[in-house]
Amino acid sequence: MSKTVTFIVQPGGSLNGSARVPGDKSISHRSIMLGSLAEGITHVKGFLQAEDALATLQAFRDMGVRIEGPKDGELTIYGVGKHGLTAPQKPLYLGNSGTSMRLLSGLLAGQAFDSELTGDKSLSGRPMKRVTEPLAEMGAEIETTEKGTAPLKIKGQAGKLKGIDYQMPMASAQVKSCLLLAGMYAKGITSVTEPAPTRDHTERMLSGFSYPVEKQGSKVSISAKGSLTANDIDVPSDISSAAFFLVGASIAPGSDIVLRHVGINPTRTGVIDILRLMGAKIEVLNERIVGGEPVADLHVVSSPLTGIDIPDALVPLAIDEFPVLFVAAACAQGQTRLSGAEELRVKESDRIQVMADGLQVLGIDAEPTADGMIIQGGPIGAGRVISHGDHRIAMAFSIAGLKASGPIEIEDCENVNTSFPEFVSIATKLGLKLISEQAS
Ligand code: SPQ
Repeated sequence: MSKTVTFIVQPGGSLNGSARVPGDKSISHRSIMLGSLAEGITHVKGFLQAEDALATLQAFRDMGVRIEGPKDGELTIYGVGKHGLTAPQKPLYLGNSGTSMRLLSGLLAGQAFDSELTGDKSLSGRPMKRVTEPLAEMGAEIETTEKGTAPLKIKGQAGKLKGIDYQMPMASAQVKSCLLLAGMYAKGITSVTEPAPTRDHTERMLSGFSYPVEKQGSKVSISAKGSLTANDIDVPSDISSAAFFLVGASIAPGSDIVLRHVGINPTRTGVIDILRLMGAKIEVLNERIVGGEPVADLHVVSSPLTGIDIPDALVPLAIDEFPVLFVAAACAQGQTRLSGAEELRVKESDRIQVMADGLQVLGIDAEPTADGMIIQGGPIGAGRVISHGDHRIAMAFSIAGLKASGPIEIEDCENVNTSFPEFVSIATKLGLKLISEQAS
């Protein structure tokens, strides 16, 4: 029987000290995928040992790739080359991980074998047509449920895919990456144009593995002409995990923290820009490039926040950080308004509705809109909120405890293990009064 986990956070306190949060989830997934398809041996350090990235790792083991580790974030991948994957014996189970499913659908569409991708309840409710439709234009054969959801039954079309020139209707790094991976197996050129910049880890890592990718403005192009050469990867800490403490230290008076070795790829730093617009004091120190990705130490001291209208251009650059940014908005003076973020409704949960519901329980005036939220800052009360199995919601409400008038209980927190298993230990070390209770 599966365990249910409840977080209980006692009110008040501040965050102090320094911490290194675990490896970037997006980069960890991609390190397994490209390391597996490379010729030669790839060593990875800083790999995120959490359920989502481990689901990707298991999928590649199931397709015949030898992978040693992970041990203390280190992995050795014995690449099988672009055409070396073998048919999995059973459906590939991808748990809660949208990135695994969407990127794999592109990669598997052009293989010489059939495959099936499955996931948990949340993943099985998330939209997959955004990948299966453009893949079908390329000649892929993928069956979904009537609703366009998983399981995905993929008929391998080796040698039959053709490149397309795709204008992506939404800003999605997963759709872009899916099509680039399919494009590695397609005749001609596959191009994807994005309506706004999204995380570019796939493009960067392909280049790091010496695979030709061309970028012209908002258009990225790839073809089947190329092979991947093994390349060691040093995964930076995940700015999406650091974000909880960027907000926590900003809202809790007396806080002063340093988060070490955080990835600050400009397609991911919207959270820093938004918090600074609200008045946060965040210093970016020791900027350096590690394995093709910019990395820095982030120094944050508490500072009063003011509500803002979040600029549209920053939305895709902070897309996973909105649950905790809503908490920052609840603690700010005045009104914060977010729009243009309808994508939040199709994440691990409907992050607009679920956050609005929880904030209202805590006494905050939070009005959900079709594509965002309007939040009036005010005192945070106590109460019991539900995370709906969404890791980022669970961690966001834990941070709200720093400013609450009484305890906050958060139900359904087991999925924090999908992206940040060390959350409770790092948060408590920094000063959050958080405990985790398990019941079967
Ligand atoms: O992998 P998953 O479940 O989709 O994870 C999330 C998250 O909050 O951890 C989204 F719910 O991150 C996505 C992100 O929102 C990871 C990602 C990637 O690695 O390419 C891209 C973003 O998704 P999208 O739909 O905007 O492409």
